[in-house]
Amino acid sequence: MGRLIVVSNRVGPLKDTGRAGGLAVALVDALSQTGGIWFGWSGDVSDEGTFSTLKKTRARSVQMVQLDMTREDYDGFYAGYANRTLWPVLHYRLDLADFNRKFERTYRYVNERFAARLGPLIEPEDVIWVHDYHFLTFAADLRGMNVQNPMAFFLHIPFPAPEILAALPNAKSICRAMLAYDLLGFQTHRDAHNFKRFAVEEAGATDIGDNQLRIGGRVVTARAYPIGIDADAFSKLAMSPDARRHIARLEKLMGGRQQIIGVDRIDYSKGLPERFRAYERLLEDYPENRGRLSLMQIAPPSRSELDAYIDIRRELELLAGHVNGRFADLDWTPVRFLTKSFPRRALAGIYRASRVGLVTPLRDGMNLVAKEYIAAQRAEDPGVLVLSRFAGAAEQMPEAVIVNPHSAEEVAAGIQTAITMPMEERRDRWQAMFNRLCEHDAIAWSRSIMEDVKAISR
Ligand code: ADQ
Repeated sequence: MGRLIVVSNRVGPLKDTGRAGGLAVALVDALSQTGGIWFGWSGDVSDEGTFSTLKKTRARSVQMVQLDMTREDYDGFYAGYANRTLWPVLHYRLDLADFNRKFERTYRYVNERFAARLGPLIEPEDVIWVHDYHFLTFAADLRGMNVQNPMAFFLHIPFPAPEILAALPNAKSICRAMLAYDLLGFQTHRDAHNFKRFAVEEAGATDIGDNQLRIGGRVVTARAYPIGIDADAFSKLAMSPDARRHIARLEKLMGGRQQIIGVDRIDYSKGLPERFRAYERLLEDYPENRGRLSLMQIAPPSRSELDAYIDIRRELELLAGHVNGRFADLDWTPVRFLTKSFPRRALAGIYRASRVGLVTPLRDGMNLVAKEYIAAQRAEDPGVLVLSRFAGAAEQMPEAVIVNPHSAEEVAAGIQTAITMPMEERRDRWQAMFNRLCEHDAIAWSRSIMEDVKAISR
């Protein structure tokens, strides 16, 4: 195999800056195996846009190559089609989707432009690995330029049931464009199954078994590759001096109370208002918990230029205020709502100091917080994960307390189960999940995709 070319909307970091997650670590690992290029948007908006001079940075055998977008590209491609159309539809939220024709046009145009700029950098032996919903049509553009190299794609977010996707205008044509990849990776078996169903029922592909589809004389592989985290490194982070400092601060603050932790970008897919209501229900239905535990929700804002994201932040502030107003006492704050981001070391310590990890998205491709929470626990006295059945992680973590995030009663009962769980049961459940996390970590994930795409290139 020649070099690897990774394509994703945001590029890097190539070096660990304390904020790089498992994904960046896995991609840098994959890139450094063969050397290669990490290609994507610079994060800058300029008048030249995709015609701007390429920005290049090199660290050993890996080069980052980035280009700008114009304001119009950004609005239509990123803030528009990617985040106002595809993100809600792929998370089953047709009610929030904005089907604006101009968004789709700009999305296709930006994909074409990125392909046109990458084209000249591709060498005959290179393998190309493209990430996420920003680049569904990218391979089709490269094929249109007669690029024959093997191309893999990984979707980090859910692929919805065909009954939902059918509402997206031109969904068939988007799906056909996706079939220009040789290998399509999804987070779960359900997502891969949904894709295959749509490709067969709507886009003219034939399911030939063994995770393969036939389309126009070509064979395309579509299967699940659940993403992992850097489990071993993360569990060590949770024991670092920095993490210990955070644990000590929290323990002092809690004064023997138990902490429930939630960590999510502010996003309607994460089920945050539902989570706050479920916590209120816990204090109503199990009054013995009043004064004895508290919820810390860490939620840095994201995509704050989108109305849906501003609305949800306001709603959360109101809900946190409401629960605190209703239940707080002189020496007890039931909910702490922090909208800042933390370095990974600090986060690892915060997870470790928390008796319950509360991960209740309404839909989530995988959810890495669920995995990080488990990796950060003490083997001798581990906390309990309460996990939404609609997070991709639930397929791989059946030992968590699995709940339906739409039901406040069920989530409240799940938290109650978690805080009253006997030590031995906590240890057994934790050990099973931790072993699996170490075996299927981020590097194993990227290597298995690379192996499969290499097999195609032979
Ligand atoms: P996200 O939607 O961003 O990812 P998630 O998988 O939970 O969701 O990853 C979030 C990451 O950000 C975690 O590593 C977490 O530690 C970090 N993070 C969150 N809040 C933070 C804070 N306040 N401070 C510091 N770090 C914070 C998308 C998909 C997911 C999929 C991933 C990876 O939506 O379903 O799991 O990609 O494929």
